[in-house]
Amino acid sequence: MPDIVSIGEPLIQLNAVDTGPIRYNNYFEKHVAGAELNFCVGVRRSGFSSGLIGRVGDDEFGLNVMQYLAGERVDTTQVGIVKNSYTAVYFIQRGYPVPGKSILYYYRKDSAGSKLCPDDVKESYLKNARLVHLTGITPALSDTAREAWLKMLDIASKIEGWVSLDTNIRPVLWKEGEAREILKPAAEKSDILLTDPDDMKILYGSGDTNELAKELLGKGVKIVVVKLGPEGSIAYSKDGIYRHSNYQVPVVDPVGAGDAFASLFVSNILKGRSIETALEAATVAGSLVVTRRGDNENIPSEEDIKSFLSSIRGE
Ligand code: KDG
Repeated sequence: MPDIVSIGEPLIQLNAVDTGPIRYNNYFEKHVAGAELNFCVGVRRSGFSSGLIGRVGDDEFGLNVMQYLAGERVDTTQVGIVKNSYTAVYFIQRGYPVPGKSILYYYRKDSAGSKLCPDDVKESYLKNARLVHLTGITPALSDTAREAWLKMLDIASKIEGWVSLDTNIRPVLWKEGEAREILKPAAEKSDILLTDPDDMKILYGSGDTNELAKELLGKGVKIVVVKLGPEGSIAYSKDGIYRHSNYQVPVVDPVGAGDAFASLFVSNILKGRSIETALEAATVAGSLVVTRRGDNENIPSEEDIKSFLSSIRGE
């Protein structure tokens, strides 16, 4: 069984080759993506075995996802292929109207991925996991996907391994107030919580990271990491507060940076490294991912992180 398991919807990303309003773009580059899939690829690059629980359609894109995951050596035994259903896609508009930012347009309603259900989550697959990773995207996909996600959280909370949660709130996928109702209790059950000030506002009505982190640590969360976008990141544990600023890199598409960051942060912590080291590796991963289209191709290996850091330090 894999060291690290996640649950979520694999998607095909169609990323505009040029910047600007999508209606003027004629060329799109295809990538295999999805926040939890990106995470599974990231922790693999870091040396852990990983597995994804999810569903794809019995279409060309579904085959594309399965082949890609196999190529990345992410376990696909728990990825179901749904007959007469389709694999979700989304388009990315880059650099417009805000340069350096991207906008996502989903085509995923009633997709195969949203048909996830509790039977897809098997205790036997999770019981020896060293870490179960959840995001706030999967419970927003459908009622049955939410039940599956809650079952996964319940099993993960009982096993020895850790639980990480990346709040990852996609407001277009949620009904008013529901994200808060589902994700707030889940955050308190996690060992590592990854979030950002926008999500904190939705969940807690406030973006005061210091206060909220203190409250969450008091409730048993071991590490709270807040991704601050261009301002870097900050992590809180009972031993202290740690900050890391971003590296200056050319931004082609910021989508996927958070997943790369999460995967390297978590894998470094699982390796017993310090929070400072984990933040550094995570920041390198996030920085490299934004320099190209596609979410996970540029997630670095340990060797690549060392090369990046040596070059930054002028060694
Ligand atoms: O974090 C990157 C993801 O947002 C992207 O791959 C698409 O999973 C996705 C989603 O649901 O937004």
